[in-house]
Amino acid sequence: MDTYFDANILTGTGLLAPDVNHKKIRAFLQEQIKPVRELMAYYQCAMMEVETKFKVLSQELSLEYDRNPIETIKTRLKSMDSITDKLLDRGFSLTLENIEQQLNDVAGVRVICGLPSDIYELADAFLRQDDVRLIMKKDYIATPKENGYRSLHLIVEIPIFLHDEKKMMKVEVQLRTISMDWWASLEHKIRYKKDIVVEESVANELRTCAETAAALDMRMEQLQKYISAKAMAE
Ligand code: 0O2
Repeated sequence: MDTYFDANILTGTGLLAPDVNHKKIRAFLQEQIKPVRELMAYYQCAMMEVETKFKVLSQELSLEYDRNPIETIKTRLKSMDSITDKLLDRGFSLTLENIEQQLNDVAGVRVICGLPSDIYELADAFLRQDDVRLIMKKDYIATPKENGYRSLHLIVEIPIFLHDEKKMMKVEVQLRTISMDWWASLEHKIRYKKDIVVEESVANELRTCAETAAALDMRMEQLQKYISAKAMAE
């Protein structure tokens, strides 16, 4: 956090005078970053709310189907460095208003499912909840990105209840299968966001890996359907 404050911020406050003790400087800086800390805490709460909602759904659906549709839930709060980069790249200055209005993914929840159908079932159940407001849906499973990336993205707004107010916060939910997550995690490490141009053959190879993973997902889904139909019949 300290990196966002250079000594110039102290000019004019009198805090640069040699006789000012460290406690005063620290108190001043704490005061400056308090609103940012507060906002990040609100995002953290919203992220926890969404995580809990998926945990509840997982519990309920696993009782119904005798199989847990969720493998893992991961949460992440965007770092201040990433927030700053994203805002500046898009031509916005770093203000609290811009963080809230221009960024959809400060709070992120990633739900890793077993099968592709689990993704849509969970997303529908989540979006049916009356305190969840869908702002944007990006279905990169129905329409994968050019590089092969697949996931269902939901930008939602949910309320968090503070001691004296209700605040609506945005959360990005990414739903993927294990194989989509495996591909995206590796691609993220290998290539995503690296300012390098790779040969077309390399890009094609990455896309082919994504397609192979998607084909395996479909085969596993068919196997699961066949076996559960057989179990029902017996
Ligand atoms: P990071 O490092 O994962 O946080 P929007 O959020 O709607 O204003 P944006 O960010 O272009 O606009 O949305 P998009 O394309 O839906 O991407 C959001 C997030 O999805 C990314 O966040 C990644 O986490 C993931 N993602 C999207 N495309 C790719 C991809 O091609 N490969 C991989 N591995 N992940 C992808 P960030 O902030 O870009 O990155």
